[in-house]
Amino acid sequence: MRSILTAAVAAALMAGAAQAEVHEVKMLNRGEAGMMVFEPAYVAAQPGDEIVFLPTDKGHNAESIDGMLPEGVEPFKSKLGDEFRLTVNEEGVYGVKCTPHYAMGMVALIDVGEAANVEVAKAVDHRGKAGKIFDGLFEQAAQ
Ligand SMILES: [Cu+2]
Repeated sequence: MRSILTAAVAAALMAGAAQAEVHEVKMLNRGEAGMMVFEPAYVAAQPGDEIVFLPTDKGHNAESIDGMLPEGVEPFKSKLGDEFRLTVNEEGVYGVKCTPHYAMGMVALIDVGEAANVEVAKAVDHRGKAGKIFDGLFEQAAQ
């Protein structure tokens, strides 16, 4: 009995691991959407997936935005120019900014599973161009 259970648990774990995806987000001085962008800026993910922020161009980072994280998720802030890996275990939207280019609209939205915190996250005020960029990203999240 015990070995059957162990095998079932192992199979379930392996199935879970196989389903977890890695999503790459480039940090760019110039992308398809303009200057100073995350590309893609909108990522649809599932719990357990990993988001990898790539320092394709230097001088960027990924920092969580106050009020734009699912409950229980610790705020994060990566070092400028470093690769940053974020495992998204909690369902909800994760708002991300590049610290030096936030007002230029360098923001991203990670949309994980059923996003219960969308309305709270939408209500956050932003600097400069970031608010307009987020309007577009939330439109993608609603589709
Ligand atoms: Cu930047």
